[in-house]
Amino acid sequence: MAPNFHSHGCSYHLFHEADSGQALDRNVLARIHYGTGLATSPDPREINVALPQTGGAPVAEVWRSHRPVEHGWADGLGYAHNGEVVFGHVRLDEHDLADLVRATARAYLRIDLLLRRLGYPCWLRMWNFLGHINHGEGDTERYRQFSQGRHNALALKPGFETRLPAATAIGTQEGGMTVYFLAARDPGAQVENPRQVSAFRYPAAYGPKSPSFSRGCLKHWADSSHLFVSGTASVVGHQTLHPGDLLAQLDETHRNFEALLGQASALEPAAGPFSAVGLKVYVRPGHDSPELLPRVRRLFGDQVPVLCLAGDICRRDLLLEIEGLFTATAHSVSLQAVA
Ligand code: 3EB
Repeated sequence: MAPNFHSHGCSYHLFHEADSGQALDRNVLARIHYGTGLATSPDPREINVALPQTGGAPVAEVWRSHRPVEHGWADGLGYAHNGEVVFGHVRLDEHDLADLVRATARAYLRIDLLLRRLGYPCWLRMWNFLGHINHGEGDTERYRQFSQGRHNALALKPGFETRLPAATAIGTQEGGMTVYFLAARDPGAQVENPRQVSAFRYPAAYGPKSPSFSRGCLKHWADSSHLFVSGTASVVGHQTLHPGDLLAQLDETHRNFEALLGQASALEPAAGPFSAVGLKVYVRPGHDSPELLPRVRRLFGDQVPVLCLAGDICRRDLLLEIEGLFTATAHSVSLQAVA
């Protein structure tokens, strides 16, 4: 389905699960399966996320490399790398999460150690899936504890608020935590959204430590760029707009995408326009609507591959969150190709 071709970095694809029974070829960085009751694999590139897919035949998300990867397990983390990027993941079972703040901080420190050992110290994109993310009241809510642990780990890096990765944080019905991530040898550029207070500057009303992520991360490869757009919701300033109204939240989320893309384009005047490579739409279980997907397609374009997942959003009044991957080709490269 709608592959995008890059000769550098990595590329993103969706394949029907029915076609993905066979072993992974040498150029696969990671294959992510979404669903419940999934079988685990000894291949460190196979990742499971306990979120049901809604609508359509199930697909797997595949990240590919232009050249063969090296892969393995280290300290319980699965990884694959190609000289430019590393894709990896870690899984914690529920019994490891008794002290969620510490467990999260330790998981993030293990990731950081792996990335530095492999030589890919630059975090680009984090995906966090946490069971029962809205359980607990006030600052004991699991999302807030997760945020606190993540902050405790990332704040150890000098100047960390200028080098934060893009992120997604979504709740699963099964317990435990799965984190998967993409990092590089060389840094991307952090992009913030002019319509939104940066998440790392949220006031304490949202938790004792603000969420450590950027709204987007712009990464240049030799012949193209990727814009990794964080999970984006109906948040303007720092407040939730349209609580309880799924479709109004979608429209507001789309306005946030437009603003972020505008910001990234301003940072990247040499690049062509960004085009969407893929979107993931997360809807709180029980709040899906048949009107949603047609409206997503009308707003974002009907060609873009969309993966729809049922998952809890980290703020209780949010029903929807959308993340995206966009790409732009550098003008100078296309001119050289013509010459
Ligand atoms: C928001 O804008 C919505 O804690 O990693 C979106 C994406 C959200 C990532 C995270 C949280 C996270 O605040 C929530």
